[in-house]
Amino acid sequence: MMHSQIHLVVRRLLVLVLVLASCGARGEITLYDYTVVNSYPHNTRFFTQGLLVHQGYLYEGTGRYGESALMQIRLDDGAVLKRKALGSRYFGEGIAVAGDRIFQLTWRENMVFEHDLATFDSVNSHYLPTEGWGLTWDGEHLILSDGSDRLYFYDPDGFQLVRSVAVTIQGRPVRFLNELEYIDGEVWANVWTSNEIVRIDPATGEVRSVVDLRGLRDQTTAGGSDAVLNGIAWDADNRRLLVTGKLWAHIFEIELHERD
Ligand SMILES: [Ca+2]
Repeated sequence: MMHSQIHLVVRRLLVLVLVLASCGARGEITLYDYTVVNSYPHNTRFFTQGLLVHQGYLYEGTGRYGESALMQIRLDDGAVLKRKALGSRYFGEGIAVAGDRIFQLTWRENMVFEHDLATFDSVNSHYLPTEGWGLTWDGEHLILSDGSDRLYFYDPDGFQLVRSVAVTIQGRPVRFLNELEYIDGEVWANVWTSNEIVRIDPATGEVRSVVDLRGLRDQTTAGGSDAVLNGIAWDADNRRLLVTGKLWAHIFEIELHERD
């Protein structure tokens, strides 16, 4: 499918979401708007594919062949404290911390890297049968997206698939699930090329609410094309929500409020 066609499909889906929500249909979707409460610098060369906060530090996984890396970053000034480059044949994707390990997906290389969180030393690697897009951790399983409408749940020990679930909004599939974040029992997902984050019940795959981030892209600059919204990080210790986009100059801390 051409990129423009994909974009059109996504737009139609989200327009549908808004229409259905405004109609107060059964299985009503709650919509959230945002307020920017803080912003932090982000390197406009970083093609953000994975973002998380762990014990006060930001971790980012970036994509693109020859530029893909895993990084530990100081949020306040964007300083890269630790960096591990992936081989040039790997396109890095989502990241997740599970215990003392940090996992990193690759896009189409069927490879999952398992690094030591403290040193970034390679611990293991695993075969991935699908594409790799987003990754997060719910305390028991690694939750993975592959650009389709499914979420996959993997046991981190040996990276064994436990189950998968189809993601729907009012009965319709939500495709192009991208960067993920597990927040208070829900899986939040970027939807590729859209300005919305969907909030998914991981048991049923149902989207119960949508965060509308229209206009956020206009509050930063970007280091190239493909600079779409991507990257959700939940600072659980401080209950702060951070979002960014590929090649964006900022990471935004936002607060959400339910639309009337
Ligand atoms: Ca994330």
